[in-house]
Amino acid sequence: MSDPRISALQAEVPSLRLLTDPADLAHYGVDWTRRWTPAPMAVALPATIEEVQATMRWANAAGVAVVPSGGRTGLSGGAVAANGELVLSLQRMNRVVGFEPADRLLTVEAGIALEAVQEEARSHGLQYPVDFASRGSCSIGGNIATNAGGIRVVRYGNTREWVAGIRLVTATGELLDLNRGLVKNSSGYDLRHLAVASEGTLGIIVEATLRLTDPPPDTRVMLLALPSFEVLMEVFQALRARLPLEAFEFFTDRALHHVVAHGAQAPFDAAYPYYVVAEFACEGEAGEVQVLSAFEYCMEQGWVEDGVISHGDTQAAALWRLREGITESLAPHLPYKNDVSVRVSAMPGFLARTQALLASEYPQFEVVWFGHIGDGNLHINVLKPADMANADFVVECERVTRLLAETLAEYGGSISAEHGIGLVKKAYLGSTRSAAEIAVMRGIRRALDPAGILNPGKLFD
Ligand code: 2HG
Ligand code: ZN
Repeated sequence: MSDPRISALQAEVPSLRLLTDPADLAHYGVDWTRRWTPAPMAVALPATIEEVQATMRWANAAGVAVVPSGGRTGLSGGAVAANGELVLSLQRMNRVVGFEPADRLLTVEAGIALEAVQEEARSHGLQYPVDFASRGSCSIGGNIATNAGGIRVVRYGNTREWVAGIRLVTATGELLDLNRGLVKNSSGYDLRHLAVASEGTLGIIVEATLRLTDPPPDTRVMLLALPSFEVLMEVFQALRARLPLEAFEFFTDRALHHVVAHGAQAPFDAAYPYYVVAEFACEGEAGEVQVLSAFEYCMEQGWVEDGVISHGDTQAAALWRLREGITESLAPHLPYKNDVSVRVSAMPGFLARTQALLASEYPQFEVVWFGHIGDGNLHINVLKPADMANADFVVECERVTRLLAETLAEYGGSISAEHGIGLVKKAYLGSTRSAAEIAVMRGIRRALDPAGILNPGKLFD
């Protein structure tokens, strides 16, 4: 503990667990981007809200930057600590605080994993419906701080929809109890929603009260092979009109190639340009009939090259693996990630423009497309050639991201659909938010964090 600030913090908050071991600093200083070299001053692991408050009071007075930290599964550098910051990890604050059946509200500490929230909801005969592949490692605080989306948004919406209350510790150590689980509360600015997607710049989310809903219905999963993106959009409209959709996801042949190379089972003998994984409620015989008739309708239109409908959980899980395993299968190729959105109606035009742009600008790179078509959200992963230095690769990708951001601005889209802006996309925030909007955001930031110690450099400078 050579840094005198660390001993000062320990003296101020004697019960606070602090880590300074280089291996710990390296572990807690990065997220899944792995682009920055971690260099935090120390890692604080508070166990109580009081410890978080005391830590923030000290940091505010000492002018020490604080990086709030959850599961660090983020893809935008939002939890990176590369400049001597204090990492404030919510990892030990991972308890269920309470469940109120009459309200269907579950209150949890921010460090709890998404999967543990889902399991807790199930144990009460209910469902917390936000879901995505990193469920086992990401934390609910991080989900809220990025308004995480995932694979069921088309049916249930983003994290924001499920947050009924937030307890937020401000930069000066104040505890704000926002909305307290109320359904109706027309009493002025809803500060709870400011904390959602704030990326740790407005306060430390220490506790959340989450809405739960009816348990999920029995479902079937369908995998379809399709010839073109135009057909994919037709299939989306047709299935949405005919079936109670729970999810509608797509990926390309390159994505399938990587996920199969990574151990998943190839679904068909031949390869096709596009694939859809759709999940829908299917209860009883009437449900079966509805599913088959929707499938036959798509076949009759000549849209479907090949297809399979799951029978049983094992097959459903195998089909989902083809979509959910993509990120992990691409990780060894150090992908540069884009996470963009436009309105669903603008998808075909935007995709055609973007495909042409990337084909002309990136002829030398492999580009893997997948994502949440039902939400107008595309993930475009550009893979680093093995013989190229990462820094050169990033420079080249950033050049094209500028062009992509221009196209997005024309379509009224967003440079970050669900991963957040963080460090990765902050140079492009202006493609999605007007200068006046960003000025308001800065003003809000100053009001809540006058000394600018909360996750500085993330979202905007
Ligand atoms: C997903 O939808 C995640 O699988 C990750 O948002 C996307 O790896 C990505 O680019
Ligand atoms: Zn996604």
